Amino acid sequence: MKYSNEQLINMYEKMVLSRVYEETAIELLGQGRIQGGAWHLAIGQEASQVGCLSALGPKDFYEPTFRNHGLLATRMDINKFTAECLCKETGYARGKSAVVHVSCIEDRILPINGILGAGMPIAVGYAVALKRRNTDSVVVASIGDGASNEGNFYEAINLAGIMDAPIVFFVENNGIGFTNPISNATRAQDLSAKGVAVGILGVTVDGNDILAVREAMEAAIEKARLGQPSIVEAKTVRIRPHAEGLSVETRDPRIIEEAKKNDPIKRYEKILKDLDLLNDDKISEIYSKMKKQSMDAFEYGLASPYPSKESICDISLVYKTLGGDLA
Ligand SMILES: Cc1ncc(C[n+]2csc(CCOP(=O)(O)OP(=O)(O)O)c2C)c(N)n1
Ligand SMILES: [Mg+2]
Repeated sequence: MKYSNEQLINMYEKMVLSRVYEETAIELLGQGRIQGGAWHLAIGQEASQVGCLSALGPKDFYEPTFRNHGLLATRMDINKFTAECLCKETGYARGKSAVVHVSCIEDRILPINGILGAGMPIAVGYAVALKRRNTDSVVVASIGDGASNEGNFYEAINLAGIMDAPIVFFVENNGIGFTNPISNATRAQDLSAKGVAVGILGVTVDGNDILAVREAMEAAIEKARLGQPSIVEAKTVRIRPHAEGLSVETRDPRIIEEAKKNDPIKRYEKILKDLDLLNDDKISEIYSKMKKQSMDAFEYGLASPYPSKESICDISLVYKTLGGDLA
């Protein structure tokens, strides 16, 4: 095994935290304690997301999508992150970024862009800036299958190619954009093949296999450090509708049933059990720990005050979190 026991368990804990955090959000939405609308959950996509983020080195930057709540809760300060999602004064940008725009340059999390695809050329800009400053940091820019059909994505991969930008485009293909199945959006079978058109490399992996995703991302990041941008596509399925409280499920129920059978957490659990790194007691212990962390974070956010009038007008912190200085 390429990874240490600690790394293997750490990935498992992050997958569980991501899942439990998002399940806690569903629970609180159901109780009316938090608001719906912008909670785009990634339940079912944890192998893809944790596999991707865990491949980054300590100096690398990640540009998330709006479907990264659980993932960001594993990476950022979970209390501050949750407070920001709930638009509270104690959040990363004092409640102004809210759930769709949260970012923090100190945590090396670049801003999420609510306009699909629009973050891609900006991510290339960050990558080129890092290169010009002679750092060996890489940007990993995450995007969905639907958004990868936006013109911005094609311009960004082309620009990255000609500028030898240290960037990896992580295309998370869950087979649907809002309620539009991928078959209505593109004839491409493998989205990584889009790189061929602009002369950059691309690889497609099983997005429900965390180790496959991590290995593919590590290889791509290594190449990006040498100025070779590429695309990694992870194929997965989301188990929840597009966004909680915003859209109803339009897919054939069999797709969801199949996805549940191919649950990435269960798949990884089996690998760890076979390696004697996990047993049922340890699993329950990890789930309880993550539930407590998640619940405490939401309680912290809920108990925090909304921004004052003065604070709402002070946008300095918002720009600070955007990363005016990447050093
Ligand atoms: C330019 C633009 N068009 C439409 C939307 C509305 N919208 C938000 S998410 C989404 C679906 C995105 O699908 P995909 O990129 O596959 O990501 P996923 O939701 O599957 O994670 C749409 C259409 C938007 N935010 N920006
Ligand atoms: Mg999608």
